[in-house]
Amino acid sequence: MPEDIQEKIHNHPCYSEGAHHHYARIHVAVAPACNIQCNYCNRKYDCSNESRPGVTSERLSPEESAKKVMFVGGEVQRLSVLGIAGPGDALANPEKTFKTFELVREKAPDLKLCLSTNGLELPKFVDEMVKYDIDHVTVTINSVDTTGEIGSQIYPWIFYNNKRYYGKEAAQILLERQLEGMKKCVENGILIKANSVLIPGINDKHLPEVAKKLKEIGVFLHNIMPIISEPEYGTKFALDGIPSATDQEQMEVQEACGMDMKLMQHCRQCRADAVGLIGEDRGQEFTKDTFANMT
Ligand code: CLF
Ligand code: SF4
Repeated sequence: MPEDIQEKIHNHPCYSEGAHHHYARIHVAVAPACNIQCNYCNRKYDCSNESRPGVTSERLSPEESAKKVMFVGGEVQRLSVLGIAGPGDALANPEKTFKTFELVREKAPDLKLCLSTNGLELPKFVDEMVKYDIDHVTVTINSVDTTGEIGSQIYPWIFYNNKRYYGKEAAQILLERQLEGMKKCVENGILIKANSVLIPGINDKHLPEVAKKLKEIGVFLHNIMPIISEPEYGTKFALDGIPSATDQEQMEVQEACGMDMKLMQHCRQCRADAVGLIGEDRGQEFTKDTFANMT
């Protein structure tokens, strides 16, 4: 692996499997709004693209977020990454997201910055990301079907350029923007991790196509996440009740995708306010009261 990439991933617990036992990450829940609707999402809870759905994180302002990061940095060993992963979409809340990065960058220049997005606004913000030295971006991409047929079963609408688009047209625009944004990131040396939510009966057979496309673009890592369907999760959204893939099905899809892409195997679908090592969530220890007195 080239040295510059090695340097970027060696202490990033999501991008490097070897790092995830040793380095911690913090998420700050600074991005409440979203610009698309996924049929597996319930807006009352965290974004299920990256964060575990069905839980609500304590919302923070950029200033509170920066305080929290500095406070947690003193409490949690080897904190190496700040990620913004919801509870909505990081790039649907650009002022809040980039203000947080700016404040943290000033105080903790060594912390790696990371964000997660559905990709709709990605092309617009790549230059801004370069400015803040953001080397790690996760894009959730569930289909590369250019007809919009598969995507329209996953996304009922998107909100783009002040207009709401529906159905296949919405899915097509989203896909174009995701591909354009990811290419632009790769050209700028940003390491892309792609998340795909495995939705049985909808995109399970299609995910190997997604993996092929990701490889072609130069995406670094592919993370195939099971759809989490829990009865208490509500009945509002169209994919509610679709059972997650069985372990066997998940393995088969991973094997097929792994032909083309390096796969992430250690994701734990963290909350939008997760703190600590992956799989060890200390987010609840650090409520607003704990860092209120930080200056
Ligand atoms: Fe957070 Fe995501 Fe950055 Fe990691 S999480 S924004 S890349 S710092 Fe990691 Fe958590 Fe899986 Fe995400 S284990 S949900 S992959
Ligand atoms: Fe929900 Fe995330 Fe999809 Fe937005 S991108 S609709 S917050 S799952």
